[in-house]
Amino acid sequence: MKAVVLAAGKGERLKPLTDDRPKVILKVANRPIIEYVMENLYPFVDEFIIVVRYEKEKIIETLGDEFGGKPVTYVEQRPGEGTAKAVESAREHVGDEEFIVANGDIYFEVEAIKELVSAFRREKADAALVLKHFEDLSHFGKVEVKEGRVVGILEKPGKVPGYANLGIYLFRPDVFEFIGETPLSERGEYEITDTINLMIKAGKKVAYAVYSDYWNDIGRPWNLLELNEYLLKTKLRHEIRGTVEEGATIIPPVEIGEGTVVRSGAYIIGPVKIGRNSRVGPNCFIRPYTSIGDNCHIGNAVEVKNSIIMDNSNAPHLNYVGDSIIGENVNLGAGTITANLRHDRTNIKVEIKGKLEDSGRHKLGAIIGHGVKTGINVSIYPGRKIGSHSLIGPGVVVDRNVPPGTMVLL
Ligand code: TTP
Repeated sequence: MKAVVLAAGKGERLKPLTDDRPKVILKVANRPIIEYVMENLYPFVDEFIIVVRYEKEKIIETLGDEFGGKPVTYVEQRPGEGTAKAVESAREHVGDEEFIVANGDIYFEVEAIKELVSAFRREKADAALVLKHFEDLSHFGKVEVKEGRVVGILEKPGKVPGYANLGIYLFRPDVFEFIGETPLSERGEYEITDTINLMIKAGKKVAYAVYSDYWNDIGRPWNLLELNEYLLKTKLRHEIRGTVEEGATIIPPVEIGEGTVVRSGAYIIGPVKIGRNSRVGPNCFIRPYTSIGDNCHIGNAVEVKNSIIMDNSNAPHLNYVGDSIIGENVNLGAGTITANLRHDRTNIKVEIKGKLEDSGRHKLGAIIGHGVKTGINVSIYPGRKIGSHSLIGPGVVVDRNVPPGTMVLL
């Protein structure tokens, strides 16, 4: 059986982290998101077909042509938007067998696929999907089920409890006939959920599996912090492959990659993951749920907490990075500080596609795009985004979002 992984989306809601790259290659706990999807599909499939479009070369460069010894093929999404178009693009590659489809930007455990395959086979179904029960479906489509079958998918049901569609499916090749008939949705996309509704109307048997373990749909920046916390809490093993100088304190579990040096006076409370060839300390404080990538520098008098710092980035002197996401190749000037809490203790709101959204978090720091440089003594308000490749001059207070490629001076 083959797996089709959908990775052609633009990831608009995840800007500035997707300013110059697709979201599926963003690293959480130092690994590209799409690799977690592929790892959990791995036991059930013999080939991966990745549907790409936006910044496709970066996905190809990241994954290469095999994953754990199984071939990886890339297909470009055909013109048109939406998940149905994305699935259709794999038509010539899936052959005449059933195949699994998964969004490339979600996190699930392997049980989801195990249950999906067994529901499909047990019910001798034409298609199957994975569902999860939520008390509030305002962000999801509601999947109606009856007597062991899916009987319809309703978009925008409002604040009601019920089953949500997790973005993991099993189809037979006859799905392509229904994709061809799928109309454009209200939001101007060809949606695979509309295709499934057409299949149900035509009398096809759509089975489902109910999944109750951890799942994350990585749409907005704070979803990356949630996933990072989950992965470090549940998967991290204490393993020191680098060098730890005498006088550094390490409270497990902490993973430190090859070539990384932790210098005297560093105080690290796990769970923390640090990649390869990074320099940490002397005299810094790294608190739980922090991931630091490869070739990073966390220097003297720096505190990092509950944050993601991607590869080749530096917080070298007198920085505080709390509940923040720092892209690749970022340099924070001495004294650059992220604020992560409002005085009125209300939830931090973040502008997503031009609208303010409640992150649901009391604590959320900065979201800093790739290649950003800040000068000395820059202060960044909670939930503010700095576009990739921007330069923030010394002493600037970043109280609003900064578009990509902008120079901001006092
Ligand atoms: P979405 O998260 O709905 O879309 P997106 O990734 O473009 O993000 P945003 O809405 O923030 O712009 O996509 C769900 C999955 O489907 C995701 O894995 C990307 C994939 N996808 C495609 O492959 N092609 C498409 O045309 C669309 C819309 C999504």
